Amino acid sequence: MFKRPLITLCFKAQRLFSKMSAMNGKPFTVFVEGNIGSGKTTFLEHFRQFEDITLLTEPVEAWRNLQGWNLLDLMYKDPAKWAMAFQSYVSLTMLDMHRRPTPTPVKLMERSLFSARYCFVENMMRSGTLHPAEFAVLDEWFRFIHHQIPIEADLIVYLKTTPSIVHERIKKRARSEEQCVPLSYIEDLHRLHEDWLINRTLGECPAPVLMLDADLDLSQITEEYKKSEHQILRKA
Ligand code: DCM
Ligand code: MG
Repeated sequence: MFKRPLITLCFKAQRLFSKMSAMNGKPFTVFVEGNIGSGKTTFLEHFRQFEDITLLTEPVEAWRNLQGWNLLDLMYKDPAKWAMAFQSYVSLTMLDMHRRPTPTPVKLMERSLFSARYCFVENMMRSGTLHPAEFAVLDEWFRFIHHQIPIEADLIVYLKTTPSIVHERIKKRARSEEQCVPLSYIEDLHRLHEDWLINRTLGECPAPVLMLDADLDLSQITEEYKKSEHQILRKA
């Protein structure tokens, strides 16, 4: 009576074991990067249909509730005062995601310590939101973590968007903290993503980049997402 499920389970375990050992126990790690509102979470959701993938969404809920404090809200309401505290907590929570044990051969992560440093912290430094001394502390933390702890990626999926399009999406999704975000902030972040991932004039790009057109609306975006399945699931 229990024979078939047990056999199925054994086959699954065997397949998983052979996939894991083929990569020396390390999962194939993908960072999903892109501007605010570029559809990173939706992209991760697309991969929920496949087995043997660990999906790690950005820990936004932790940023909204740190021992009762909404750091994301404090940061947007008074960036000069809160950007430093916010970005240092982002670093801690992202480091936790990078280090989380992954029991599957593929790991998909929404953003990374790299985009926190090269896009968000960089932008806050350039705009003067972060004092140069605050920036120096965050930069030293990033360098220390990067050199002491291996943070590896095999692929970066870059969801490329047009700033005006994502700005409209942000207004529509109405995450209360983000309603004050001006188009110019999105444009600055866009340029930094481009310089980091495409022009390669900023920081270090830790893996090959697969760029997808994330301007497309929901009815067409699934087809675009499918273009990455081959590389992520590494089908023969
Ligand atoms: N965010 C930030 N700094 C980071 C990472 C994220 O300020 N290092 C902000 C941008 C968004 C929110 O957190 O307001 C995450 O949303 P999304 O996933 O849509 O980009
Ligand atoms: Mg998201």
